[in-house]
Amino acid sequence: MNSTIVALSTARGRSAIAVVRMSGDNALEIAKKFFSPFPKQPNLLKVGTLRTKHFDEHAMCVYFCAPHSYTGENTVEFHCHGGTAVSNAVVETCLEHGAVMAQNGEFSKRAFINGKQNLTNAEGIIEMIDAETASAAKAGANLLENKLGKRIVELQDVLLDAISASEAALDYPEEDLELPTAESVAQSLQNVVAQLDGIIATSALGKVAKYGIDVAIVGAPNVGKSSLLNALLGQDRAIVSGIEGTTRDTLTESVFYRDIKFNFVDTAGLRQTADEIEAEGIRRAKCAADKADVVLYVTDDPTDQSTYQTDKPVIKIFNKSDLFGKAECGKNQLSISAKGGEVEELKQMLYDMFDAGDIETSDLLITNQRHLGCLKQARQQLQQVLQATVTLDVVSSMIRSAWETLGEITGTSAEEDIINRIYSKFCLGK
Ligand SMILES: Nc1nc2c(ncn2[C@@H]2O[C@H](COP(=O)(O)OP(=O)(O)OP(=O)(O)O)[C@@H](O)[C@H]2O)c(=O)[nH]1
Ligand SMILES: [Mg+2]
Repeated sequence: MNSTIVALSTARGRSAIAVVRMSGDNALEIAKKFFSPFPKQPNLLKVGTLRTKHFDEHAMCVYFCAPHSYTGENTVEFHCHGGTAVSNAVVETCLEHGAVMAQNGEFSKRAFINGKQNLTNAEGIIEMIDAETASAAKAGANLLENKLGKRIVELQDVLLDAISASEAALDYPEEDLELPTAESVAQSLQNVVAQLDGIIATSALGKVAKYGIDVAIVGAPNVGKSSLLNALLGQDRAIVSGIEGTTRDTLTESVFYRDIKFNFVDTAGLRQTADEIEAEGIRRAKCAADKADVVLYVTDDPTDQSTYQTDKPVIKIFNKSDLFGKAECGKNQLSISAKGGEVEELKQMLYDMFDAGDIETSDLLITNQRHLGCLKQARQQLQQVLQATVTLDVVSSMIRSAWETLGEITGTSAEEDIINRIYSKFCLGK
């Protein structure tokens, strides 16, 4: 018999209602000891009295019978009044009658063990809980719906065919079996590699959906970098002054534009300096540009021809157009007045530069580093098979390794520690 776990499943703190969930073989027996009248049927929420040590709580109770519950076990939920004291008392009552406190993610881990979800489903739930934008939540929902899992299983099936073909040729060399040729096996492996490439390529957009776009604002002192940050944020965040070298530390602030998170970093003006603190600021400015996805290189001279040297995409901003007139702009250049708040066009340019509009229409986005790692590794393993001149038995074991790597994504071949790591990221009660 397994233990019966309990936890508060809704957020801690002041709220209208709170849900306490209990799951395990004894969940129903435990609940009957202090909730009455206990619902006569599963899946129906019933009003009743929940007797705690301190007070009687007017609450609602619903139970689900194994395997028809989230965890696949017998589960009872109490919908009680919100707030810390009530939910604590309800959890305490469950513990007093034989339940044990759940670990982070233990409900979901049990769901995985009972075959109710695979690892990507679980990761989808985490991504949905953590999502800050609708696009990030959608990427999580797609994982939860098993869109990636289904693609992986399809690819694994192709690999399994290739494995069985090479193994049959090994085991029954004399038999006149209708076996696929080496060319056709290679062809199907090529096809899997191409499909993996397609999935891997979505990770760039996946990163945009999940983390947003990191934008560093750099340029000489006094050109209006901090003014630009403030205009982009729509708030007076950074100190602006006519004195050169006002900004020293990097300053990061995020703003949402069309459901994409932009993380802007204002930096110290770039120049030669003997001032130790300013020099450190300039070092940090360059660092921020190195880490960013795109650099805004600001100047206040409409005839300025200089460029910022980096392998990142750069948008050149000719600022103070109200003062110096509009500059002639080429590709990835804009002439604006930060002081006048002219930043809409810049936001749209950033948005378009990263194809953020495609997020809405894309069905599958890789947003998870673990998945990306497995996909890349499987791709590499298959590439090795295609380049190798080895015997059939070696080929078959190499394809098997790629098959297992793909299985790590959904959890069919995941190691215990990977599983534990994933579920420990859940909040308590999930
Ligand atoms: N007329 C006009 N003045 C601007 C504009 N943008 C910034 N300024 C002025 O330029 C001066 C410098 O602005 P900041 O935003 O502090 O410049 P910065 O690049 O952050 O300067 P440092 O932090 O010293 O590197 C301030 O007096 C701003 O008011 C603009 O679009 N038009
Ligand atoms: Mg500044």
